[in-house]
Amino acid sequence: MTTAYIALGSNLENPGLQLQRAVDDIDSLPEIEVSGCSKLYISEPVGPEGQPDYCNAAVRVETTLTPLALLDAMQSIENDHGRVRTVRWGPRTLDLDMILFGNEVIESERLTVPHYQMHVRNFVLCPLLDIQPDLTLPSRKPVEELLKEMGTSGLEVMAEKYPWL
Ligand code: ROI
Repeated sequence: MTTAYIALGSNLENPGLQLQRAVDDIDSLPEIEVSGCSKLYISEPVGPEGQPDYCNAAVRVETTLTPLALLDAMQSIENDHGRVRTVRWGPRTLDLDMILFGNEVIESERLTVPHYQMHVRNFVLCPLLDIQPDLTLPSRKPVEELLKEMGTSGLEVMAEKYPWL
């Protein structure tokens, strides 16, 4: 059994509901159990301007899957939510990013873990801290320290406790 963290994001087609449904979808998979869930946040878009604000959250999962099998499972849920990959950093109905997989450091063609930009994105760090205040990334500072350096500008709590809506 491995503990992994998934960041969720959406800015299309009722983003809050997309994320809530995604948590249910993740938890309904037989090899994955959701063991913690963050608050629900609304955040200013990072990337191209003119796209709607995002909803962001994170979950902790316990899983018997390998990293690539977990990635496949997350991509299949993204596809079920109508995710279409068009513009790089453009709007999306659902984004499920594997942030951490145990203490593993993975750099393969399909997967980079820890996620390569998590330490500069407050909409990822802040939800992670809700679940696990003492979380430290492999070979980096504690998440709490990273978030203190970065601040929480552009980030607002939309709902406190899952199920959020
Ligand atoms: N910006 C915000 N605020 N939240 C996201 O989840 C998010 N996801 C992305 C890009 C387009 C980089 N910007 C984002 O993939």
